[in-house]
Amino acid sequence: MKITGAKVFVGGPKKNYVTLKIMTDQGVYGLGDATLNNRETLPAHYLEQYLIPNLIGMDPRNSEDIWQFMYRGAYFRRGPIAMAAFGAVDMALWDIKGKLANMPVYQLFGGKSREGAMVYAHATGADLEDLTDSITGYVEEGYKAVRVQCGIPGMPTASYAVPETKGQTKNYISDFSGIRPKVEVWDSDRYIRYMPGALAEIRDRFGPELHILHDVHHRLTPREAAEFAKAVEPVRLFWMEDPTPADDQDALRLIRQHSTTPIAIGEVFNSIWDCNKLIENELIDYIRVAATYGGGITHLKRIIDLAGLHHVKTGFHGAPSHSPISMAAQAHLNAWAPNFGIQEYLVLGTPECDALFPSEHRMENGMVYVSDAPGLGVDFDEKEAARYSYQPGSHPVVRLQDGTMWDY
Ligand code: CS2
Ligand code: MG
Repeated sequence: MKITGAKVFVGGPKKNYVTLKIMTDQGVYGLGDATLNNRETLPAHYLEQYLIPNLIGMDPRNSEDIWQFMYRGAYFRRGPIAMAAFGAVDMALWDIKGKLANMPVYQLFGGKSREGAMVYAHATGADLEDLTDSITGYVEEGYKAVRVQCGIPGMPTASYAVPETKGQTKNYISDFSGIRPKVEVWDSDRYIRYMPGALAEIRDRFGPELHILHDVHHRLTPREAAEFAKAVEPVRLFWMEDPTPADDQDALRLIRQHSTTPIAIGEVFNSIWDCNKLIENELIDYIRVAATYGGGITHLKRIIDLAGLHHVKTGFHGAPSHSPISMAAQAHLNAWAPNFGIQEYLVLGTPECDALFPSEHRMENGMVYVSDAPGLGVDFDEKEAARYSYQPGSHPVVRLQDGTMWDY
C-alpha cells in the first residue's frame, strides 16, 4: 500500500483551519488537522514543502515509523510549527488505519473506557453579573463543568494605538491589518485582590455540584500563583489553569508546596519533553497538550500513558482554533484513556462547520459521544472548502500599565 498524494487546505468559517488530506493507491484517504492558531500558514508550508514530497510512496500503515521519520529526520525537533505539521500527518494515518480495519480509531487503542466524555464550556462576562448569566445558560443546556472568566473592576484598558498598515506580499497575506495585535493591559495585583472573592461568589450562587474551572493564562509569578491558589482553595476549583508561564517546569513546585488547588497546564506544549518533569514529579493534575500541535495521536498517547502512571489526568485543549478533525482525534483518545479527566469544548457544531466537516460525533448534556464510524469519523467537504480563504489574524498582546510586555 502506498501514499499517492496529499493536499493542504487553509480556511474555514471564522477560522483558518489547516486541513491535510492524504490519498492512497487503495482509494482510502485520511484527514488531519495542522491548525496553529494565528500562525496557520507556517505548518501548511511545512507540510507542502517538506513532508508531503517525502510521504509519497511510503506505506501509510507504518504510522510509527513515519512519525519517527518526521521527528528524528527533521534534526531541528519539536516546536509548535513542526509538531502541528507532524500531528496532521499522524492523525491522517490513524484515520486511514481505522478505515482499513473498518473500526473507529478508539478500538485500535483498546476500546472504550466510557460512553460519554465530560466537557467544559467557556463562560465569560464583562462583570460578575454578566458572567453569572453566561454560566446559567450553560447549566440550563446541561453542562456539568464551566470555565469562568470575568472582567476585573478598575483594570485599566489599553491606551496604545495599534498601527494600521496595508501591504502586499506574494503568498497568503495581502493586508497586514489583521496581523497587528490589539493590546490588553494587565495588573496582577488587582487580579489577585478581586478574583478569589468573585470565584467564591460563583460557588455560592451555583452550589457544590458545578465543576468550576478558571484560566490564569500564564500571567502570575510562581509566588503570586501560590498566593492565588491558596486563596481560592475554599472554592474547590476543578482546576486552576496555566498559573505561571509554561516554559518553567520548576515554577509549579512552589504552588504545590502551598496549596491543594488542582493545576492544569499544557495548551502551549508540543512534546512530552515539555511536561515530563511536571508529570514525574506530580506537580500537576491535568495535562492539556493538544493532538494538533502535540504531534498527533502517536505522541499524545505517550504523554497520556506517562501521565497515567503519576495520577495526572487528561484535559486536552479544545479552543475553537482546533478543527473538528483534531477534536475527533481527541474524542477517540478521551473514549479510551483510563486517565481521562475532562475535554475543553468550544463553538464547534455551527451549521457552517458541520457542512465543512460532516461527522456523527455528538454533544449531549455536556458530554461528547464519539462516533462509531471507521477511522476518525470526520469527513471534509472540498466543495464547501472552496468558499473559504486564509484571513490574517493575531492573538492580542498584553502589557503592564507602564508598557512592559507581559504574557498573553
Ligand atoms: C485558552 C485559549 O482555551 C483556553 O484555555 O487559553 O483560548 C487560548 O487563548 C487560545 O487557544 C490561543 O490560541
Ligand atoms: Mg487556557
